[in-house]
Amino acid sequence: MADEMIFHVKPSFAASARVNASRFGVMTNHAMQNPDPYWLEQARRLDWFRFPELAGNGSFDGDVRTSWFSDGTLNASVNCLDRHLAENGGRTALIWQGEVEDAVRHVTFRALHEEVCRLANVLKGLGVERGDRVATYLPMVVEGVVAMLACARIGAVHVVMFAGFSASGVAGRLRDCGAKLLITADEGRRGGKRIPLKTITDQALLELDGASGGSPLHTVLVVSVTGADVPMQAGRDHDYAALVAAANPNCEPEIMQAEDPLMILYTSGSTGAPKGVLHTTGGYLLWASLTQEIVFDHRAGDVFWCTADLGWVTGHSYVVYGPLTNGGTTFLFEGTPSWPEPGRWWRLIDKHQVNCFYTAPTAIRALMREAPASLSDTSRASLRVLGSVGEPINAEAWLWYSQAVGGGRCPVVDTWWQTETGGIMIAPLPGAVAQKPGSATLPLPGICPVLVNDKGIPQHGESEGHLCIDRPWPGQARTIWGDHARFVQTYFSTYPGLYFSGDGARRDADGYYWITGRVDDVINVSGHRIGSAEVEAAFGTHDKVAESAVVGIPHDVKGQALAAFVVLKTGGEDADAGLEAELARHVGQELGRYAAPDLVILASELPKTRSGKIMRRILRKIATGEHDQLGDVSTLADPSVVQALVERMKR
Ligand code: 6R9
Repeated sequence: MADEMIFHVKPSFAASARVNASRFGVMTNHAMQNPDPYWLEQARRLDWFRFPELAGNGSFDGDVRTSWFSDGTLNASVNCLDRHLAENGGRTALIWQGEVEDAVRHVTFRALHEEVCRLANVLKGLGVERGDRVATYLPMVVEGVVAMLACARIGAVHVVMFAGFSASGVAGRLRDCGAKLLITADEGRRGGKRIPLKTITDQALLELDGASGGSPLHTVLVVSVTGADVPMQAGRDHDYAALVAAANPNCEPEIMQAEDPLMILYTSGSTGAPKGVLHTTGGYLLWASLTQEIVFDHRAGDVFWCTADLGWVTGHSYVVYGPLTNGGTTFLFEGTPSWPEPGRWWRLIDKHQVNCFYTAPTAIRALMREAPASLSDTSRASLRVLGSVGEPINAEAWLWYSQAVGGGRCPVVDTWWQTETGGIMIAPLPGAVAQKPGSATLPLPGICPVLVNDKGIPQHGESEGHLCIDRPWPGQARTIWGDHARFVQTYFSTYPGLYFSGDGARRDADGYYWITGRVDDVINVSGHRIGSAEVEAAFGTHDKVAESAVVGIPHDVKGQALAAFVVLKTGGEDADAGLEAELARHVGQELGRYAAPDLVILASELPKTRSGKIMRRILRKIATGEHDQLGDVSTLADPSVVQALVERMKR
């Protein structure tokens, strides 16, 4: 039984750990009993222009207006860069490894500071002001980090977009956040191929202009990544490198209120278009910094490799803000895990002497399939801590990660959190908490998970339910950009007074949490959150589609895959050969390849309740072939629809 398997903290690890079991107990009690003094003590880890006297304010009731450290002032870029200059300016802040083996850059804190200041001055010169939104659409290059910190320096709000998004995806996000300026690249590299980012950008901007009749976006900076010759629109597009080289290398940081916005990050929910989750400066930065240090047992100078793309929250908190505030060396890899060969990641760990490695179960499972051959000729001896994030990790993958990759020496921290939580919420502190494979274990000090049953009643002791959080914490999202009502509705209306995560979980007799996955219509494919509504909307833009329903089905490597039931306007199931593949491609073009369904099933009708609600539970069973376990179909308007679909699947 996975439940019974337990990996105790090694005394040798605990002896020098940042947080050992007794300290963990003290922190947890202090945070529960005296929250304000506890959080103000934690706030001392940051550099403030004015240290706050106020800790948390507000609750999860009513209008949910929460604030943290609201009388304090600081700047996030100062905390990532300037604070290290006097003593460690020559230390490597960032190692960039290109897809090409010999393409490597070591950037010191001093050099990163200078480049950030130059870009900050460029942005100011182009009319970007405090509070303005600046978007990026970049591959994994140094400029992606520089752009985030340059925004923070001048008080602009960064909106980082994943380079896998389509033109429509980019246009939608730019429209929603009202960005004035966009930073992109000529092309990105991915697994030996090129992604034409500037071309996609041009399409996105055409769409944006067409739709809104003029958007505030007036400037595009283009980073030359591959050196491709790309069309530049006079007056709008500028060469990034030329402007940065000519700019002043000194830029005074803006003095920001703790509650000034730092970033907007789009994420998928169960309904509607992706929402712009807004994080503010002080609380978010504190949470990224504190969690990175205590969960990964981080030391200044450690080489920290979080494999997430900068376009996801994990990239924000654990490629940029966590490691850099803590004086770590963050490692940025341009390439994909198994290109040009499956052992690439393990060789890079040896080459760059990585101390902490943080990735997603989907990657672990994919790499496990290539082992043991891919691990040979690598020692991974520099590793001290291994981390997992993004989806539940199965015990088999956990054990392989711990034993084969970590050689049994490294604690594995399975970290549960979300875009909305800003940073890690439930995870074993490696010097304090014994690990059980597959469990995210215990909440961090100050975090109060609650499991709520169907009727909204909080459960105690061993139990299962919907995972909610009681009590505000500094790193939580403050609102959804431009739609506070949606924020309150999405997270705080299901169980009044509690933040509802959208996940289900079980708590065992030791109080350990086991995340069971989403309980809403969000599907987690390879650790990427995809809303079924978004994919259905994308199908809807195809001229042959009348209606669709998208569900998640189990997948060995990706965790979940998308299965789509599509009803054609002609109503017929026997459409042209290859239409299923064409429909999947269409969704890929609309949203980005990561969201293209694995399975498209043409249907003449969808199973619906009498009130017209699609019964996804039944579709999930049909897609996975569990035809004999469809459960109660009596509430369906027309139960024969189900039989027709089952027949269809058998063909
Ligand atoms: C950080 C991140 C959040 C969703 C979350 C949950 C799933 C994340 C997990 C996990 C089980 C873990 N999730 N970590 N499930 N165990 N350790 O991934 O943010 O992209 O917003 O996704 O990911 O379902 O609700 P985000």
